[in-house]
Amino acid sequence: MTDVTTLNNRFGIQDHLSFTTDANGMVYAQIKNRLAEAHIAVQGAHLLTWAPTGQVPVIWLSEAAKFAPGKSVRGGVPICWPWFGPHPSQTSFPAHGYARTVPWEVIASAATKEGATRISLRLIVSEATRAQWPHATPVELHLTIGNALECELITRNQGQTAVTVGDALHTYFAISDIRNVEVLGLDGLEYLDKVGPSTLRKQQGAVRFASETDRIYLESVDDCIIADPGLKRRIRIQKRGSRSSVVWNPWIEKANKMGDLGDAGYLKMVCVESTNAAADVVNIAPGGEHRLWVRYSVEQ
Ligand code: TA6
Repeated sequence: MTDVTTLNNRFGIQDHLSFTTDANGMVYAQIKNRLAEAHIAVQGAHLLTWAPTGQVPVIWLSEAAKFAPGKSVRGGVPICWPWFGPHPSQTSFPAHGYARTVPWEVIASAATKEGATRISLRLIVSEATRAQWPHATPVELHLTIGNALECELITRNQGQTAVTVGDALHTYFAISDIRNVEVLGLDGLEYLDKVGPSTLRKQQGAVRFASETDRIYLESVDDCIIADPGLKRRIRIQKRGSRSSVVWNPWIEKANKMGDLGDAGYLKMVCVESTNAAADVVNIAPGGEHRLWVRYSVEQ
């Protein structure tokens, strides 16, 4: 892991970007420009918080989140890669892949002419990652942090055979109260209801929440919107490179079992994830690439 001094010398940008570390040796990028603030854990290329100037945070981070090498962090934008959900055959492999718990490296940074901050990271391949994924598929995350947040996950296939990848930007959004928000943009779509035995259902109108909700929406290509009257805002979720979306809230019982969601934390978050999941996994030909792109913005 590169030390913080080297990172600041190579990638730090005055009035935009600096790097710090904690007692556990975790390294963080701190971004503060005139448009927004954000924090990123270099491990997992995990954006933890984002707040446009003048807004309360848009990306939610659990008050009980744990930060330790090799551990996933509850909240932010966890990267699920190179599979989504349980591994198709290896029960001992971590759910949602290993990308969010292994070291990444910073590869670029820049200030845009609009005043946003760009930072790019690449997953560090190791014996441990090859043991779970023997394919030559470098993966990068490119972030643009301004009054909108753009995230692009790029997977390239440098191998000789086609590779199937599942991935997701498993984003936790900060809301006033899960009981009062709606998720728009999914009306009429079929979805796999993962609460209980996986069941195919059809969405009627807006998605509302009154119990554990865990759904993979199929053929979901339009913008989603989180309508939050309590915070008098709408969060727009635009995406490319994904035809499936996941909506998740653990509700009370599952939240209490998780141990890192905080007291009543489930009330203050909703996951709307832009994914390549279920039948929407992507097959990347040799020499090809896949880009999963999202843009989050706030509308009054
Ligand atoms: O995306 C929804 C989901 O697959 C849920 O089933 C739940 O497991 C959630 O992800 C969180 O998973 P994690 O491994 O981060 O605890």
